Amino acid sequence: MSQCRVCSAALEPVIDFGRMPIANGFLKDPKAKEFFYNMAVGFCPSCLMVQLTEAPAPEMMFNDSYAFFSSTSRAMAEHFRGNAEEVLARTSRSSAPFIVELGCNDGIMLKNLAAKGVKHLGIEPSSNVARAARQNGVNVTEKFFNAATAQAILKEYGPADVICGSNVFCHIEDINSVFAGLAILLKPEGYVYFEDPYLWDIIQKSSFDQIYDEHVYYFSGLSVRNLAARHGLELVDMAHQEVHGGSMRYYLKRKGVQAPASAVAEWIAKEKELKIDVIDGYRVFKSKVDVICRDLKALLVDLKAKGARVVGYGATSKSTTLLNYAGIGPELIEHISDTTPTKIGRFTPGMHIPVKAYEDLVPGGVRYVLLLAWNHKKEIMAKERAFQAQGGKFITYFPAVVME
Ligand code: DWN
Ligand code: ZN
Repeated sequence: MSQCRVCSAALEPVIDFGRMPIANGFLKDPKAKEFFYNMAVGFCPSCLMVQLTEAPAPEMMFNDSYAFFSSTSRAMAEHFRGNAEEVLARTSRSSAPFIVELGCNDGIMLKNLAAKGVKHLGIEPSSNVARAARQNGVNVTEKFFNAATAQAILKEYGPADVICGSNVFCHIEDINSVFAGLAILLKPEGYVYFEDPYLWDIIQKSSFDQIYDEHVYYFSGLSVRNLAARHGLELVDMAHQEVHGGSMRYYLKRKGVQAPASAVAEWIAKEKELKIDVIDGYRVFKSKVDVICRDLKALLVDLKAKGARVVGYGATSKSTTLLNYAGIGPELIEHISDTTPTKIGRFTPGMHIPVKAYEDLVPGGVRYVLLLAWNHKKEIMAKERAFQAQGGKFITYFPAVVME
């Protein structure tokens, strides 16, 4: 029985996916030896945190060949420009605010502040994406954020008005150390915001592909409120985001600085309605996941039997879970198209489907595209109108398998 990383209580099992490879571990050589771990999720009945029971070492995932560059989506670039504007608006009354971003990736958010001469610091352990951030004019330090890093930043730069992270907090296994660091580095009146895939959306849509090695935690208002309280912080607001298949932005302040906005109680009520505060709320999740995998594989097998050719769109981290758990390989998906140079020419983790450049998306005769980057559906559908106009079909699978 594994223990909760936040409060040490014994975890209750939610779902076990069995052996999984590193989600972003795209292979140059499909015959190369791959690392596998057991991917399972547990629920803490005490602090209500949902989490992986076993997580590979961070260096296995975030290193000089980290495959994901945030700026591959135009919609996301726009989303993060909006985040930067919000930070500027909220700090407009502080003189010379200092903004710290954890996991700044290629600088998709901070470059907007850097361009305006705002004092900032990006903390990014993956050196290849950190390099890209520097090229975007961002001040970056290549580190993992924790209490010790926070002390060092405090000494060198002073306290922060805003500390933020998007799709980062849920990646950090030692989350208590991150929160201890926030408490060290934050100004008395400063605020923290972070956004991550929202547990409520995952359960609601059965979007189990959000579960993979990099996502150690699946946050909710309930679990974040408990976690913050352990470190003298308070959850003061929540704002739902459409990005990444349904995310939640959490706002924290030092305890007692600001009364929580009504959104906190409202979202927590919705979470309780979905029963994500009790193990019973997770009982039907696994059966729904298995139905999706069964239906998707059956559809692909059927298309193959009819001689149809199918390609994938977007070699996402999420698709590593979907493809490996459902058992979908190159015999069903010819290749996956992706715009990321570090993925093109490689093979997907575990299932070894070739990743090809965007130009090869729909070679003659391909009428079916499995939309693995389903979270970017709006942007992709808008771009690919011609494919649909010519009779092409996209296959999506949350909350159920459909062709459109
Ligand atoms: O949390 C995380 C999120 C934010 O990003 C990380 N752990 C890793 C990563 O997850 P992901 O790989 O599932 O993210 P995306 O944004 O769903 O990946 C989209 C993929 O699709 C990228 O490889 C780029 C590609 N793509 C494309 O080829 N054409 C994306 C779009 C929008 C396109 O038009
Ligand atoms: Zn716990």
